[in-house]
Amino acid sequence: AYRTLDADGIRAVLAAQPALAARLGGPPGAWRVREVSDGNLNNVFLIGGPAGGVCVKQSLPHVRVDPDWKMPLDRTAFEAAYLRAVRPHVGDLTTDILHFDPDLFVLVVESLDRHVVLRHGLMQGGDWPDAARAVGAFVARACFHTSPLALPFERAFDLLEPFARNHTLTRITVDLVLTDPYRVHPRNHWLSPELDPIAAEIRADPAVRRRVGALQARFLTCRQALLHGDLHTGSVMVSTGGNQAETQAETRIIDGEFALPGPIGFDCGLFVGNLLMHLFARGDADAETRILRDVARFWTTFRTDFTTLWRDAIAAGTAGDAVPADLFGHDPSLLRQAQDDLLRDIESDMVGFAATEIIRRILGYAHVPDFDLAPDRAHRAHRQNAALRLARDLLADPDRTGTTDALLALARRHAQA
Ligand code: SR1
Ligand code: MG
Repeated sequence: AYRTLDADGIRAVLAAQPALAARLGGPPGAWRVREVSDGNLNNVFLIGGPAGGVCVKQSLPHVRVDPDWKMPLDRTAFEAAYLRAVRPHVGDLTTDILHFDPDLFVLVVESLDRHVVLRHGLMQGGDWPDAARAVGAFVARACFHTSPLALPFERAFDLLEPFARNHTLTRITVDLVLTDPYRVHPRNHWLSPELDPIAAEIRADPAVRRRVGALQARFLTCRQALLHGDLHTGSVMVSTGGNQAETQAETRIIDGEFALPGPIGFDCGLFVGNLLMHLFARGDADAETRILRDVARFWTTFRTDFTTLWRDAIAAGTAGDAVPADLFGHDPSLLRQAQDDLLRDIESDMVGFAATEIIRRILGYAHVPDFDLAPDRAHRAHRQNAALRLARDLLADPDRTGTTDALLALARRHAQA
């Protein structure tokens, strides 16, 4: 039966699993249990024993940060299923799943105690030059291998179908990310009245509304692959390992509870949107250089890895039904055109979803802490205003802004305004 676990409850659950108890070592009484809950939804604990550590995540029957907002428990089951689906393809770019308890909705994964959350690391002034590349590689592999580009459509549909039932968290995304910020709603809130004009402008602009409508439709009707679904900089862990610039620094993508079938550009856009918010939150030339470098690295890596996986699958005769080898495989220039067409759609989706992510994280329910870096309220409002203007421009003119190059140029201009 479900109950919310405290430290002793967690020790008992772990002690009942011989493999986990052996991993921790020593008697359960010697295990240190530390709560590290940071996200909006779940309880998270790190448990350390004489031999090693594990991480325990438990769903609550409500939103963690709002006990009045009741919620079913199944989100850790979706996260476990997501890990099982993508881990064979992404390896150590995510965590190993060690145990899932379907009654307690407890998920046990490797402990990442040498790592920090990328968002927090960036806020402390760290630089992980390879992290954006790693996230690009992760999205390329996780999405390619769960799509009908890599699989016969029957297998792809069977794989995706259970995630189409991730109704609770998909509803959160539909409402909080793609709808609320464009209407007057009690869940919306923002820092100060200085943002009232831009908030009203975004709500009223017909070009913005048209583009957001198109993105909502993409999100719900374009089931290209299995998405992570919440790929912000808080869902990425980077190793500290002493020297942050070491080439061996590890990047792990965590928190796949929002997994759903959807357009690949959604995962890309959430990551890029959160990188861009960090740039605006800092507002200095050094951050501009590093963050725009990371956006470019993310996209270049994603694009290169995705097209390589696709081309290699065709060459090996293992490609799925969405790339009929007879149609493209024997004509390299046709294949290149087909790849360019799909990648253009993903890139344009990425830019659009990055913009909606910026808007919802400043005007919607769930904000990001990056803007707390500003020295005072006036600076914070100024920087948020600039980020919102970028997002508005990206949404209002998708034909001119739907590429990474255009996004980088526009972000530079708005950041310097
Ligand atoms: C009520 S949940 C709010 C947000 O937190 C999660 O991390 C997702 O980003 C969601 O939109
Ligand atoms: Mg999360």
